[in-house]
Amino acid sequence: MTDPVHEIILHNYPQSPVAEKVRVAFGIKGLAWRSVEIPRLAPKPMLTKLTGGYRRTPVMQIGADIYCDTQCILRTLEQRHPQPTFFPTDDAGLMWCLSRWTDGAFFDLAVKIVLGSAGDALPQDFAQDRGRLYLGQDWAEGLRSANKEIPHLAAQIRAPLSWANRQLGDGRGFLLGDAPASIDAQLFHLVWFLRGRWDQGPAFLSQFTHLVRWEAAVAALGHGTMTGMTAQEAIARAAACEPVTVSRTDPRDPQGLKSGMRVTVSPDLDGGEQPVAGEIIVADCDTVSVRRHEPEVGEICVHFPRAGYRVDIED
Ligand SMILES: N[C@@H](CCC(=O)N[C@@H](CS)C(=O)NCC(=O)O)C(=O)O
Repeated sequence: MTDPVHEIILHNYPQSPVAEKVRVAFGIKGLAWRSVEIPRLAPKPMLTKLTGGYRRTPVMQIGADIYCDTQCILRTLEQRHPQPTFFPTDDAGLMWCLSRWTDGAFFDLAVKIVLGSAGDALPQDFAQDRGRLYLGQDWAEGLRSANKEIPHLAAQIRAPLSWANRQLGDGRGFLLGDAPASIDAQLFHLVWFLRGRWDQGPAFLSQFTHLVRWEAAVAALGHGTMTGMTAQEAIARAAACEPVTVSRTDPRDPQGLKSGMRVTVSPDLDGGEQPVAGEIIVADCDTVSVRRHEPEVGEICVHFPRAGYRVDIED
């Protein structure tokens, strides 16, 4: 049995495609993990007690260390559980670059297709929440125009899916060869989302025969070994542990971030999200981590990727 201090806890909900990326990553590494089911809509008071305000899905917790965003989660899993690796070829750098696109432009297109094609069938509260999060202040107009533009959006997503299909055309099991890699999870979750939530998804995807075979191979990797946990138990776990992160900063940090500086961190997007406040404990190319104190829980370290997140220094 895993020592509770090292146990991986994922705060997620079953329908979340971004959480599916991490669940597949658990499958690649064959990891045991605990699942805390969180609400699909904000507010999420039990989650934000741990994160300090970050409300997106998923969030990973190990003791009193809280990892926000799948970029940060995958990096941490690779550090803590290096075998089998997420990078079975010598292309880790290139794969991280590519993942900025799967998580960025590709994800945005998939969201517009799924939300836009649902039109008036989307429950109002869900449309408002996700519209504001993904499409900005003018989200209602954004949803209307996505609804009218589905053929154009489908053409945009068809090109990269055809490239992935071609990559798999030599009969290889996974995108980089015979061994699954993080890029498989990073592409798979988008295909899973399009298949499951876009009414035209299954028909659209059927043109990519190699991709369809690959989808079955990725699904067969499974999700590792999951057991449930309540949000109360997860909070009690954080309260019983101390953060294990050791401070490190970089003399060439472009923002001059140093240990102990008070900052706020938030996604570098117009999603109307609450910034997370704390004191810098880690600031390097890949990661920004802040230490914060939460009544009832104590000291918590909250980690974010540096790429895609904005750090503001408090006066
Ligand atoms: N860049 C983030 C994106 C996370 C994201 O947008 N997740 C969606 C769920 S699929 C979300 O948070 N939706 C709103 C919510 O769950 O409250 C990551 O890689 O973790």
